[in-house]
Amino acid sequence: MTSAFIGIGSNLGESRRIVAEAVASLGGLPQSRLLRSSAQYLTPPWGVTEQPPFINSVVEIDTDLPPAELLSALLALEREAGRLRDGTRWGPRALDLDVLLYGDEIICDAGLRVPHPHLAQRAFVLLPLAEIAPERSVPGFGRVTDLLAGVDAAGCRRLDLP
Ligand code: PH2
Ligand code: MG
Ligand code: MG
Repeated sequence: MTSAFIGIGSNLGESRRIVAEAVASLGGLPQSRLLRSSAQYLTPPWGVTEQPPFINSVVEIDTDLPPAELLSALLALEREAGRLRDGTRWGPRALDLDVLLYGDEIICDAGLRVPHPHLAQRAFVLLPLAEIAPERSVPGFGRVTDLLAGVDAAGCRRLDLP
């Protein structure tokens, strides 16, 4: 089994419910089991700032799915949650599921780059990731807590359980 970290984001619809359901769905993926999940965080939009704030979370799963199969399972869950892809980069979405880490692998394929290319710049990823795996090292980037120290997480708020 390989330990993989998945980033979850939503800023359209009932985001808190969508993210909670996504965590459950990730635990139900074939050949996989849920290891840990972070709290939900309310985070300011990064990249394209004229859009609603996001709910973000990170989970760790153990999986026997190869990276490409994991990715297609994630895309299927996004579609089930009502995500429409219109080609807009960084725009609002009902559900976004990103492979952040897949073991210690570095993957550079057309449809999949792991570690996630913007991971080290994003407080909305590093904050929930540091909650569940502070000592984890991100291949090519360094330790999660060190990366978190290098970003501005002031606008992000950890939410209590609903
Ligand atoms: N996802 C993006 C672009 N910007 N900002 C926040 N706060 N959270 C996200 O999940 C997010 C984002 C593209 O995937
Ligand atoms: Mg994303
Ligand atoms: Mg994505």
